[in-house]
Amino acid sequence: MSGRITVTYPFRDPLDLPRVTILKGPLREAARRSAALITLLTDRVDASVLEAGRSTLRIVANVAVGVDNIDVAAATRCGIMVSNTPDVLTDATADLTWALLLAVARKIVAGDALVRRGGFTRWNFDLLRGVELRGKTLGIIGPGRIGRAVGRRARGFGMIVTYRSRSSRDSLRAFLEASDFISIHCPLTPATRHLIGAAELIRMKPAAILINTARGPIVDERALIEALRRGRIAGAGLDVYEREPRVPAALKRLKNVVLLPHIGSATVETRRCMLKTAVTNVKAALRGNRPPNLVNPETWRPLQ
Ligand code: 8YV
Repeated sequence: MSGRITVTYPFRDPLDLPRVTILKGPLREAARRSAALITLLTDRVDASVLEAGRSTLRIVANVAVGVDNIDVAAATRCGIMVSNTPDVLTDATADLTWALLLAVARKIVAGDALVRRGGFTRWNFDLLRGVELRGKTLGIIGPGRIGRAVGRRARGFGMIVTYRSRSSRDSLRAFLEASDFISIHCPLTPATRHLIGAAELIRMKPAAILINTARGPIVDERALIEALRRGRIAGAGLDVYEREPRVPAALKRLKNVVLLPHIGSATVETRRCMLKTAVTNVKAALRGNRPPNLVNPETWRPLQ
């Protein structure tokens, strides 16, 4: 295994790799001088970075399952491999989706705030009434690994689960009309950007709750704020935003939303496994083997 490996973040866990450099300065310069880059979703690996690495860089190993921060087409053009970290974060992300769903349905955050500000002065029969899950329909957009893990958990709550891939917008609207809870689990691509906009939100039940732990731009945030403000849907649980880390003030003012700072896969165990997966991909690439989580298989060729 030869060549410099650059990581864009000073990871806490040991990396088990030789010659690791922590990024200082522009990513483009690192790409020019490295055989491998280990990146995060906050690193924009665009065509200019990849062009700069054309003669040195063999792999960009993203420590995430989503690769929307990387111009994969440009990487393929430059013959640079891209890898991700699927599977290891499925359960953590599905669990967090449920934490959000339950928090919105049962007003957990409002209850906690009320107790802390001394508002629990006597028991009240009508206090913080939420909605029941049993018998309700959970519509899952994106029947991939995470979507199906969310669906499996729904069985324990006695919910009816339906799945939708990102097919035609017309059939998506019919699906939305029938769902009490909608949870998004598709990747962000040009086809899924603003998949949920004003026209889709209007089709949802007024009692519907929308959960997004996938990527912010899949939902038109402005339309969502409007729908929540006007009571067109009942609530939302969000872990992701259109322009992270910016969260619109209008969204923060709303009482019927629960907001998290993109922590879907943030468990000690999963973070370790994500890093280990990225390292495995880098090692394979630099040894001339095929990385197990190669996103653009067209680029793979054994080292001469
Ligand atoms: C990560 C994620 O927290 O894997 C993804 O696509 O969004 C999250 O699991 C994040 O990407 C870390 O870089």
